[in-house]
Amino acid sequence: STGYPFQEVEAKWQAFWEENNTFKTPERNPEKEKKYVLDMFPYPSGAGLHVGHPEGYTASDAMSRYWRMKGYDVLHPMGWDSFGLPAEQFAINTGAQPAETTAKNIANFKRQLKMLGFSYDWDREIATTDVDYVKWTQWIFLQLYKKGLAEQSSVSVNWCPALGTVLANEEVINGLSERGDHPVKRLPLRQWILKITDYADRLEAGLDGLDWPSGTMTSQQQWIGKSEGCNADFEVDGLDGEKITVFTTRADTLMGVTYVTLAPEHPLVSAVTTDDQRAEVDEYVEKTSSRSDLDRTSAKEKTGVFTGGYAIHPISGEKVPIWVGDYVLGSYGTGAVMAVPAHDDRDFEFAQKFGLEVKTVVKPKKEGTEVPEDAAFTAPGVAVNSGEFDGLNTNKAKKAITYKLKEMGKGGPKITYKLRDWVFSRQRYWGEPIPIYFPVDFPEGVNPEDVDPKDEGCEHEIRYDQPIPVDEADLPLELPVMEDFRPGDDPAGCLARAKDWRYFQKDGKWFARETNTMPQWAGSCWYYFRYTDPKNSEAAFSSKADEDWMPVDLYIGGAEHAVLHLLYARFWHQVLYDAGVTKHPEPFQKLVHQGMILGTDGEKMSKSRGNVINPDDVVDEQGADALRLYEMFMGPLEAVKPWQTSQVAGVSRFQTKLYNVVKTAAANNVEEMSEETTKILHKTMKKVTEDMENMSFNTAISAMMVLTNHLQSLKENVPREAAEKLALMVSPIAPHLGEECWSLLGHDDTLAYEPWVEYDEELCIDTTMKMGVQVNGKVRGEIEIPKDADQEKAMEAAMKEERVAAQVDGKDIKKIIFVPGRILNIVAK
Ligand code: ANZ
Repeated sequence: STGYPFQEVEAKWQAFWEENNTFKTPERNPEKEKKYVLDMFPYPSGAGLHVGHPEGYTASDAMSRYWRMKGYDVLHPMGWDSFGLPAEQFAINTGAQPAETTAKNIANFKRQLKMLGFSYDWDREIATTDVDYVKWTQWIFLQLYKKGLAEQSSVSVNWCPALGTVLANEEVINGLSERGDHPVKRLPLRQWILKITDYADRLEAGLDGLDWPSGTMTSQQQWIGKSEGCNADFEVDGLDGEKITVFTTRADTLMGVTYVTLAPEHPLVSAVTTDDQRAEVDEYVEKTSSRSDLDRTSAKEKTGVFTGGYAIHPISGEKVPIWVGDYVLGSYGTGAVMAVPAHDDRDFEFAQKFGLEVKTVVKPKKEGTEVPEDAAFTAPGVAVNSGEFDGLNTNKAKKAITYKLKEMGKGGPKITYKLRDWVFSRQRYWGEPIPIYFPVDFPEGVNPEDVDPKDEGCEHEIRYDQPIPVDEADLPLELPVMEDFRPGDDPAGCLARAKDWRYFQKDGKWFARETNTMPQWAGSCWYYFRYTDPKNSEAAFSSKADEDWMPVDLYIGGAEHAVLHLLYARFWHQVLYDAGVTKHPEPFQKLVHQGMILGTDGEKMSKSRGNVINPDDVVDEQGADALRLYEMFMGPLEAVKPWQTSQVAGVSRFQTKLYNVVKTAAANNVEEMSEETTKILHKTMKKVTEDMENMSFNTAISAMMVLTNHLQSLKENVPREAAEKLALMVSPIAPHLGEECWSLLGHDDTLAYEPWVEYDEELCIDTTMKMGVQVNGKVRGEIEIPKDADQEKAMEAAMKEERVAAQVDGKDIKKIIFVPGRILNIVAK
């Protein structure tokens, strides 16, 4: 046997595919079905590809190649998520312009992806930073704006001084930025927000019918946080017409309310506070204003203060004290709760601390069990001390009390969501400019013709309350080139320093552009659409392209995007659906997350641990197919698994063996195939086909290894047909090897569009079976016999088994128990 010249072979086939445009996306053939196979596109970071990238990319490539061979029209594109903090930080660190470093990083990523032989249609390559692309991202923003889904708001935001930007709630973990672990403060700032909450219900409902990992579905559901309950109105004693509305999921406990708690930012706090209590309340509100929601909800000790005011219970008419406490969040529900310390843990703690009344209104269903004294009883039960509702079980009481409130005009059923609106502006340079501008006002008597707001000291006011959308015909609005684009402490963002860009005159009037940019998520919200029609200059994509290719049939990427990217993208998609731009209600039909590849030490790969495997090195030493085969062989695609360099050598040997087996077949041209080989071949074709359908690549490779070993055992008599099928089967995962083998067997075109192998079910049926053999009740061996073998045949085979024969040797066989198809037991004394 000879070595496999992977370097030559891989270079040759990559050149062939490129020259022949092998993977150009076909014009859709209405007679055929289509598959749109999408990878989560990478951030072209300065570090280049790591071995985690090729895992998902090989899986999607294998499926694309498999589906082409199965006769589908396939769209399999690639591009770059090239805006955003990492790209900008890299430019800052290297003292270059982001546009330059981004271009360089893209070139390097592209070289690496090409070196791995992925069957992308590179004519459809896009980068989110391309002006052609930015134009349409801005266009979509304008559609959101025109529908009232993008608006300005002074919101308490997560301001990260170290990064010089505002972060989305999703980007803050335990009070630190998701990227870089920098401290994050809460501040009120003018921001652009996207009203994703308007779509909460749709985003929840749309999950139904998607073929997604259940964990990801659950994460999205929890993030949306649909909560079904009831609103109840408490009038404020002494304040005519003012009422505190609370949201509760336990309307059944209404008769157990002993106080009401407002969030410190609730608009009625000041009005309900008495003069006696004002100083204390003001101090408390001030002190809690800088705490994040997470701090507030996870605090060990409850804090709060009495306002001096009272609320009137909507049913009993009793007066209950109004407190302020920061365990109540201003941004959830109505920012106020009816406190039921007997049945809610947080209310119980709060009541214990401040000596407030506890009133039991739910008892356990089981006779004789009492509610605990030292804790809240939170389980369902039966209503007590609740007047007309006594005796109702929790569910019935919820309904009855909710209905009663509704009847009284003091509340009723209510659905609340945890989802918050999406803070969409960033103060950084490397993002899409938001296509909005504002009029500029000057002091009374100043003629705008005579002044220039760019001048130092020129007094003027930007009228943020009068936003004007950029004319669609004027898109794209490009970023200005800036020498110094580092973030600063001006919350208007670093673009505020690009004065020539920011201020402009039209019809004798001055205007100022919005200086916030879009977050990195913007570009990844719709890139899958653009791939369907990447060069369109009239529209983001045509309706024909949408009809031809959408939705994405298979989307592969990391589980870290379970909530953020996948929720934002679904939101934009649903907005575009409502606008009639797409006919498909959801973008990603099937979603698969590849499992993380860990270092050999079982730890996450990282520079600081020094356990990073560089795909360039692996390809240099073993070849692209070896890397592809290995990453698919490591284990199930979704599993987390450690890198094992020795196993790369193992698949590399398989590769060489397969190559030599095919070479032998090509040289000897053996037509004949034994019954045994025929059966093994058909069983392998069946197994590999089923495994490809299930994306179970590791077991497909195992099956091909078994077949290859069998063919190798035939020495010079490798049947040509078996070699051909093997070349076809291996090609989705190891395409260079597949092509080379195909060509060795005398074909002079690519196998990329050869029909996938077909097997004969009849030939896959096992006619023999394995059976355990016991001697005196202990298993001593295993025999392989025809399924319909009788006792005599089974005994004959058993006596050929050394260990069985040894146990019986010199003894008398007293009894043979033979259960056909199950077991052979020999009793010997
Ligand atoms: C009275 C009550 C009695 C409650 C009881 C629970 C148990 P989810 O499921 O998360 O929606 N709540 C409402 N708004 C709040 C806010 N802004 N900040 C903090 N807590 C708030 O939870 C809804 C429950 O959380 C509501 O039901 C309310 O407390 C509280 F035995 O009302 B409950």
